[in-house]
Amino acid sequence: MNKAKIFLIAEKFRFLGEPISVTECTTGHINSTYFVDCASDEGLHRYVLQIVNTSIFKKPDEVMENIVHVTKHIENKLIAEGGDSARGTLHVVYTDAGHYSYTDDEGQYWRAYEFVENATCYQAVESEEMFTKVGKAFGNFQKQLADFDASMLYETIPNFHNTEDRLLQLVTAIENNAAQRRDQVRDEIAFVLERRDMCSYINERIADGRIPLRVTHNDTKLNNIMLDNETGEGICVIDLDTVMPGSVLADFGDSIRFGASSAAEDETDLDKVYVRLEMFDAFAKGFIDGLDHSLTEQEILSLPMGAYILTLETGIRFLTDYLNGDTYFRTAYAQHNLDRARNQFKLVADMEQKMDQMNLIIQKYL
Ligand code: GN1
Ligand code: MG
Repeated sequence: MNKAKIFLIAEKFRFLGEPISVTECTTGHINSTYFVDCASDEGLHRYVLQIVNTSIFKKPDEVMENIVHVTKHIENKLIAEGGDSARGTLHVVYTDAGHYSYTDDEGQYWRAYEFVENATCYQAVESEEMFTKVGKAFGNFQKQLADFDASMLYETIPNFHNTEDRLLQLVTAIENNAAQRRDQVRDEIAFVLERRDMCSYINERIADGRIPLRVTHNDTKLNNIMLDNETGEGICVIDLDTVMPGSVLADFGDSIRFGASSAAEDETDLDKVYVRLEMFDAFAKGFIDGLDHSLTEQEILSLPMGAYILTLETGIRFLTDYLNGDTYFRTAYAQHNLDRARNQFKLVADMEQKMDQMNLIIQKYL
């Protein structure tokens, strides 16, 4: 982290006061995130400053247009309902020049948000009660966007949750063998290929209308939500880069594969990695409630498969990146993506054993 540089960039934005300290947030896999504290006579003002990864988000202005529109829509909703419009959505901070981003002389694309005060972002679910609240907030986020005009949204990463396309990318990576790692991952490749027919599950249902397209978040990891420090409620959904039309199965599934897992996403002792059914239930309860019971019967019944497919898909993405030589996800060591892939595949295998139980749990919410 280059503190002097970050202070210089902070000066470009309409931050109140003068920057006095900066800390780096190291948990995201894609963008670079910094918390900048500024001081003025009125007190402390906190901001989030980010470098958008433009090798992944190739049209960052389109990402920002989406975010400006979506956050405005939610803010208006909160104002109309008498909700907490200051903390209930992200607020983009503009540059002195009145723009939503600043591109520096090295071509890095910076943006800023107000820091959500009195709230915490967690890396692991600590109780069923907490995960119900997370589910409720992610469900509510989709509800807030139910009347948002989806034609206003750019597709920031094409085919983002197109599992069949993710499989094709894996097949290409296997053929290219760019990092010369193919021989190490024969078992993992076989694991995926045995399940290749499953990859069309969501696409087929969207194509024939069984599952409707909605405006979805598409990256509903536990650490993409801020929980209020006093009440524990999910106060603000963050990381809006991939808000796009999608299926409810992806949002549900992505939360489950991360939060209902008994271990971290990169835990290497696979005996410790399994789906916690009580957490699956806790999240489902909150999520369906947050959506105000607006899901169709087909959607509800498909939620367990959504969890399964998203876990398989994420494993495929980690394995693909490992074969490509770690060009997408940030890694901390050479085998990191492989460890993540193995971890996801262990969850997939566990979900296969527990599918009947997950289905039983979901039937309660019909
Ligand atoms: C990335 O940026 P972050 O850490 O919130 C990724 C998600 C993956 C996740 C896996 C834009 O999310 O799709 O599920 O890592 N985001 C993007 O942990 O690819
Ligand atoms: Mg994130």
